[in-house]
Amino acid sequence: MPFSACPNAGHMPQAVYSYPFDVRNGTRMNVLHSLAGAIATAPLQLEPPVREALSNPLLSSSLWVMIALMGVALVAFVYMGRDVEDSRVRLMLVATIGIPAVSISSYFGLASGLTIGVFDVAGRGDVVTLWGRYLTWTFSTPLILLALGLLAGSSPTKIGTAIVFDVLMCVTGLAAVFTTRAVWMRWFWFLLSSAFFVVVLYVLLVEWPQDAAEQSSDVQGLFDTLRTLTIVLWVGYPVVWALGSEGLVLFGSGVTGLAITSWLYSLLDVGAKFVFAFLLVRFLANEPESTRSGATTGRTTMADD
Ligand code: RET
Repeated sequence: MPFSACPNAGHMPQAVYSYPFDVRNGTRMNVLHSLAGAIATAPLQLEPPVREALSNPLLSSSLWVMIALMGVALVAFVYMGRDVEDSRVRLMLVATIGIPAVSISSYFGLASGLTIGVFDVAGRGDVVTLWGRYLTWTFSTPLILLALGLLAGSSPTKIGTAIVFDVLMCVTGLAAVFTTRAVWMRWFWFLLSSAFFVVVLYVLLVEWPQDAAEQSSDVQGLFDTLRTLTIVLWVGYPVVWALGSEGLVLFGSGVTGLAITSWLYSLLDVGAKFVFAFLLVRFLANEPESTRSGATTGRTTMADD
């Protein structure tokens, strides 16, 4: 039944809270009433602080500019990689093209207000949080690591380790911004997330360079560039978290502080996603011999771990 046609529509929320399991009118009717009541009480409109944040030009431009950039990147990367045939090169390409694809969804979730919330943090008051960023990193960062690990010719175990700890890092980072009970608890999540990040950094700094050293010189050169880019920029994310609107609030507690934090993340994203993916797709588009399935130079198997 459409919600407007429901005779008791105006009283739905009350019905849900007072007698949700009432069997007087039959179970099926009550399930429908409960469902409609739940929908009626769901926040279908953006909360005023979220609306205020999104109407700030500095903040909204930090999102829409990225939607445009990632849209262009997605089309360009698909075009650049259209002729690639080798399955291994294709896997790297698909992982890389997935980066702007996830990013568009991430930024549109934020720009539409779907993944922005207001959290009443004890000791701090209302905090507007662009939590969708932290959620979607769970999908985009494993793609970056998969592409980089494959380029290094690393083993499934090492790539899997990096990705597992990376996902743990992202999920605990999300937990940090969802935590409202005490500020110190947010920082505890931050530390936990940072500990997982150290494992990812270890793989990037120690394990993969050893694997990449056995690859051809062109692969080694690109790997070094991408690895340095990744390490330097990825370290920037926790720094922005710590200084920005989720942490020490150094840029101010108003919408401008939120917008500065958002722009800093967006600028890091330009390097960590756009530049990273562009360099990799440009290299892979020519299907260099050293990256194809048959080329085994130094490429380890499970048994070599
Ligand atoms: C958080 C806060 C908690 C501590 C740490 C963090 C690290 C985040 C990183 C994010 C990288 C994101 C990228 C996204 C691309 O789509 C969650 C900020 C360590 C490293 C590269």
